[in-house]
Amino acid sequence: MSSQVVVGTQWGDEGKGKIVDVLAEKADMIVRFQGGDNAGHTVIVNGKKYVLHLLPSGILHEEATCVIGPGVVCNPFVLLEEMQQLEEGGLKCDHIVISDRAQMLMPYHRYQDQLEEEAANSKIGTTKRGIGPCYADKYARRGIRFHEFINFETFKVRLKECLDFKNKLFTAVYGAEPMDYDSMVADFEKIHDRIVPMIKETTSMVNKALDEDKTVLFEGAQACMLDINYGTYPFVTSSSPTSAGVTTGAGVAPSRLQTIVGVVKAYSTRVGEGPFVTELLDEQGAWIREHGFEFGATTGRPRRCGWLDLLVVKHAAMLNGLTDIVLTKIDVLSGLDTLKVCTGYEIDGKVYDYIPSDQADVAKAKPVYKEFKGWKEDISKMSSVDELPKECLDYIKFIEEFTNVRVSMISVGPDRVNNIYVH
Ligand code: 2SA
Ligand code: GDP
Ligand code: MG
Repeated sequence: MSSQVVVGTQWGDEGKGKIVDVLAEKADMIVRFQGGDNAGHTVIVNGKKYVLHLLPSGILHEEATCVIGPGVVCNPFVLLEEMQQLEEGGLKCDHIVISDRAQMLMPYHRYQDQLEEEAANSKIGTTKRGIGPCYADKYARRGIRFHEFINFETFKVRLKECLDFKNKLFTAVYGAEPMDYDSMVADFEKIHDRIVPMIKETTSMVNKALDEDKTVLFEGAQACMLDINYGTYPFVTSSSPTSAGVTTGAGVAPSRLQTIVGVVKAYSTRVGEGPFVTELLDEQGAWIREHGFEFGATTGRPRRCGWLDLLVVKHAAMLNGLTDIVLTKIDVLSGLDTLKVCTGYEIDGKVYDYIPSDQADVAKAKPVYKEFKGWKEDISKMSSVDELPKECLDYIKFIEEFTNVRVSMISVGPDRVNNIYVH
C-alpha cells in the first residue's frame, strides 16, 4: 500500500496543482476529497497551461483513475465543461469517476452564494461558486447526492422540493427573483446521459486500490488557514482541507495515510477577506504580486501578498501531521536584498507562538520577524541543491528547523520539470 496526501499549508495557491501533477506520475489513482470548483489548480506542461477546478490535477496522466470523492461538492455542469476543454485539447477524460455519495452543487447554490455575499455586511470574499450554501445544505441533511441523480424521475421530485424551499428564501429574505424549475429540469436532462456512467461507489474502490498495493494520491484544495475548524473563521471555506479531511472526505481510515506532504509557498498570499498578519500593503507586496503572478486562478482576483508566516506553517504541520514539505515559488524571491519570515505574533504586548482562535486578536497582531539576507542569482534553471546560493539554503534550513519538518522537494518554476529533489 502506498498513500500520499498533498495539502496546502497557508491560504491556498501554494502550487498544489503543479506538485500533484508531478507526484501523479507514479500514482494509480488520484482522489479529490473536499471543496469544489472554488479550487484553481494550475499545471504547466511543455509551456501549455491547464487550470483545473473540479478535476484532480493528476488528470493529465491518462493511466491513473481520477476520483471525485464523497466529501466534494461537485457542480456537474462545470465538470463537463472542464472535461470538454481538455478533450478539445486532445486529452482523454474517460478515467474520471464521481462518488455516488458526493453532493451535487446545484444552480441555486451559486445563486445563494452571490445573494449572500452581496447582502452581507461583513463579506467573506468567496469565489461565488456556491460552496458554502452546498455544504450548509449537506449538513442540514437536505442536499442531493449523486446516487439520487441516476433515476431522473426521482431526481425531479427531489429538485422540486429543494427548489421550492430555496425560492422562498430568495424571494422572502433577499427580495430576489425565484429560479425556474422547468428550465432547470431541462438543463439537467441534457447532461444526464454523460454524468450517470461516471457515478460509482468510490469508497470501496479507493480502499481496494490500497489493499492491492496501488499508489493512491489524495489531492487537497484550498489550505489549512481556510479550514472550517482551524482556519481564520469565519473567513474560511466550508470544508476540511487537511489530512483529517481525507478520512471523512474519501472514506479512508487515518491509519492508512502514509506520506503527508504540505505545500509551502516561500512567501504568503491570500484571496478574499480576513486577517493576514504579514500582509505587505506597500511596494514590496506589489513587487511580490508582480513577480509571482499572484492572481486568482478561478476568479482572476489580485491576491494579497506578504512575507512568509512560519506560525501559519507550523500550525499546518501540527494539524496535518506533515511528514514532508514541498517548498514552492522560492525562485520568485530572487533579487531581494533582505527577506523576512514571521516567527511569532505580538498581541497586546504578549508574544504568541501559536495561532489564536479569535480573529479580533489576529487582526491586531504585529508580526515578530527574523531577517534573512537575500540572493541575486536566478535559481529557476537550477536542478540540484548544491547549485543553490548559500542565502537561499539558509532560508530553507530555517523553515525546516522552525517547523521540524524536512523540505524534500523545492519547486523553482511553474513547469512540471522545474524541481530540485532533496535526498
Ligand atoms: P469559498 O468560495 O466559499 O470557498 O470562499 C471562502 C474563502 O475561501 C477562499 N478560497 C480560496 N483561496 C485561495 N484560492 C482559491 N482558489 C482560487 C485560486 C481562488 C480564486 O486558485 O486562485 O480564483 O479567486 C480559493 N477558493 C476559496 C476564498 O477566497 C474565501 O476567502
Ligand atoms: P494551487 O491552487 O495551490 O494549485 O496554486 P495555483 O495554481 O492557484 O497558483 C500557483 C501559481 O504559481 C500557478 O500560476 C503556478 O503555475 C505557479 N507556480 C507553481 N509552482 C511554482 C514555482 O515553483 N515557481 C513559480 N515561479 N511559479 C510556480
Ligand atoms: Mg489555486
